[in-house]
Amino acid sequence: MFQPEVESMVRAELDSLQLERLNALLERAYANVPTYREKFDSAGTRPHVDDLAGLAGLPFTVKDDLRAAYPYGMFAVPLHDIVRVHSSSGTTGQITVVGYTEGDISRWADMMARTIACAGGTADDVVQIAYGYGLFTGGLGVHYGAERLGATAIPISGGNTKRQVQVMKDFGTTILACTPSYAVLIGETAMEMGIDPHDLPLRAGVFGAEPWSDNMRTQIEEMLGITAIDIYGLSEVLGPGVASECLEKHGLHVNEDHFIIEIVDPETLLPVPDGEQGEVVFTTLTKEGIPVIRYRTRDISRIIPGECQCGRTFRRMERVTGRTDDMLIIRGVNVFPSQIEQVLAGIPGVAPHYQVVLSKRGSMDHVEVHVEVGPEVAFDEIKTLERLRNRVASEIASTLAVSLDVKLVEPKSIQRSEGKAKRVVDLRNEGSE
Ligand code: DLL
Repeated sequence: MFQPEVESMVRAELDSLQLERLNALLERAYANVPTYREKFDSAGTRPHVDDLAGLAGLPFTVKDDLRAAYPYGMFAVPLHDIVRVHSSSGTTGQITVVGYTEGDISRWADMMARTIACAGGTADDVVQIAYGYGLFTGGLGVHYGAERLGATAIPISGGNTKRQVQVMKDFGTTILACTPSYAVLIGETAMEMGIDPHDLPLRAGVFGAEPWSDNMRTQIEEMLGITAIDIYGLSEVLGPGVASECLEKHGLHVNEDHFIIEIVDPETLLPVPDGEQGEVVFTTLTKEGIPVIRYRTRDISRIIPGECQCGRTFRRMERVTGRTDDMLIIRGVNVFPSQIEQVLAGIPGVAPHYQVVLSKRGSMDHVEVHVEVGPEVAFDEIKTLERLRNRVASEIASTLAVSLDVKLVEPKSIQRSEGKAKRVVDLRNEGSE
């Protein structure tokens, strides 16, 4: 552990630390951020709680609050004290801006150092950071964490995949940091270059920023000969470093000295008991630049009850399978793209590259899953292909409880991503088929 005195705190101490920090945060946010003052005043709520359960009575914050305050309206300190800004990608609308004080950057570095240590990283590691650098939080977030840990950071950013492989080999990279879909592309590219990743010193990966499945983890681990752990975060709350799997790979430890996690029913917005699925809500306890109170992430997860074998006492959230806003409702059945991926990654002969294509047939929505066959499958053998297609379709139908049209496509025909993969292609506004 990077900070064992904190990461394995006894619960009662952690509770009182959270309560103290929460009340300080509420006071700060109320005093300095008009959005919060208005929210609390109109709800007739005081910015104070007597115990942690009181949090459930406070108003939520949503992405639209940040949008309405664009760019700096929700900062709780003057711009003079902000040393860095990042922003969200804006794929679901107008971008939002987040700001960090010097203290925020330092705490973020600690949390990211914990994350890399969670993957077994130490000061002896060489960390290749292939998340994008820039307004996206991935690159710089991991970078500061690697340096804080005392490891060697390679700030290569995303893209130029052949160079990634060459650098990995020449610089002796031991930990790779990128999106899971980019890890697959890096592995495939290495093989094409005649470099077997198993011959390299690479031993671990810290992958996140997009949903991925346990089967995909196994594929990546086998392809690269590494241990792959899931790391989670979002810019509105911090960036990477909010939660991370440890080597037990059974849920992601939330950095509870800095955040309170709640799981709420997305319809009623009431908290659900531990173990039940719902929308993840975070409250930041120590953020100075842009504190958030009960931020609705739209991510779906649950708290894993019980203690982890690793000795960390921070509660664990299950890997995020999707967001309420990328859930597809197909003939009444809720489907997340990552569930399709979980099925595909368990079938030999198909590559972990797929896209869910939505189109219109007449007035009806039509869903087709495009799946790439693996390089080992002869694409001209119609019988083999038909058998494979039937297997994919029937496994999807039995796992998801809805049958989908499946189209097998040639190797390399689905566009590769160097960052977050685009899994859903929506052609419904582009005319019918
Ligand atoms: O993606 C921060 C990050 C960078 C996390 C690098 C991990 C590694 P945003 O661009 O604001 O921030 O996107 C946040 O991405 O609400 C989730 O929907 C999704 N996401 C992030 N990590 C995971 C993960 C960064 N491990 C949004 N599994 C979040 C599933 C994830 N989804």
